[in-house]
Amino acid sequence: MASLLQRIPMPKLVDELLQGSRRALARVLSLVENEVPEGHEILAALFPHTGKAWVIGVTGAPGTGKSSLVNALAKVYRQRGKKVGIIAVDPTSPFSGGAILGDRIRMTDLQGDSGVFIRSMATRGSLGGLSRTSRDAVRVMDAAGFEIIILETVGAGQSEVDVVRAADTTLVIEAPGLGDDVQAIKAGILEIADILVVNKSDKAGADQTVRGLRAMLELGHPAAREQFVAHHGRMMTVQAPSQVVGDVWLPPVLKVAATQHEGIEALADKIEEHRAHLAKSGTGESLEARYLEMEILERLQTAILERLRNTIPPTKLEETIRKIQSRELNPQSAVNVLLEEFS
Ligand SMILES: Nc1nc2c(ncn2[C@@H]2O[C@H](COP(=O)(O)OP(=O)(O)O)[C@@H](O)[C@H]2O)c(=O)[nH]1
Ligand SMILES: [Mg+2]
Repeated sequence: MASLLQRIPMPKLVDELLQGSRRALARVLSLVENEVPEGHEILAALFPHTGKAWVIGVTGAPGTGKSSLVNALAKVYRQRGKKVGIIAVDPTSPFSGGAILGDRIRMTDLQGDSGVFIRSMATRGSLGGLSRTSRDAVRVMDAAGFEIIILETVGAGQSEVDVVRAADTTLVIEAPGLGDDVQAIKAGILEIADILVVNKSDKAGADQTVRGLRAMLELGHPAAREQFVAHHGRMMTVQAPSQVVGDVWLPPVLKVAATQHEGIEALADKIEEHRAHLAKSGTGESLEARYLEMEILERLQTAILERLRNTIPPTKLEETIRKIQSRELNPQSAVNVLLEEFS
């Protein structure tokens, strides 16, 4: 890291990034990813320049075609004159290994285009760290003038949910023939979807997957449940590709074929529709406020824990553990004692 900083002084690095230097962008992303103090300073300098990009989260099981879809979607946005930043996050791997290598191959179409910047990130330490650094990477690209930022993340469960919290519009990708669809889409994942995308529609079984997802949406989505209540307590089916009920956006199900570049224009249009909905209803702003609250609490938690750890001498911790092992003390009382000493 030191060598990176020696080559370009920090204020210059910030200026260069703001002026669109790819070299500066790459360096800042490295600093941010490594969570070095210089990275925090640069982020602070860049923050006033953020908040302009539209962030699209792309998530779903491995092999559903996320990277292929990101490639196709980025091309559409390029045709529409937008600069596109791509961050591929792999919470399942501590290495920039297989999945990310695959991403690169899937995105070769975009190579050599100065309006596109691709960055891969893998788990360095904790998953919490990854959601934090990917959010920061989004901000860096935002400040660098990328108008559309696509955040691809693989995996399932909480890690994925945490990462896509940085997104304004979240796409959940499904594909036919990957086993039981109802199993593949977990309730938590369904709830984070703004748009459900059935990819590989050139393959058999796509319509069945679409029907399965629509059925799940009707039953399970909180927005859909609200809609049932709103209509005389009578069950209504969600048949239109998308419906807005009051301020509630019901996630549409779209069929695409990423490698065939089919349905991608319509997908980009739908993303814009969602963007317009968030702006018009004001939900975008309240959503951002909620995510910022979560982010601040998370950062606070990390900071307080770190401070606390620094005040507890290692011998004290060892002694406490011994006392718990010998049943003189229980874990919660031990925590209370440590907290009392801290404050
Ligand atoms: N037939 C078909 N194959 C696709 C489509 N999209 C992606 N694939 C293939 O599915 C495999 C996994 O794609 P990839 O984009 O790496 O998926 P990811 O793991 O979700 O990022 C690759 O072999 C792709 O060529 C599609 O629309 N139709
Ligand atoms: Mg991928």
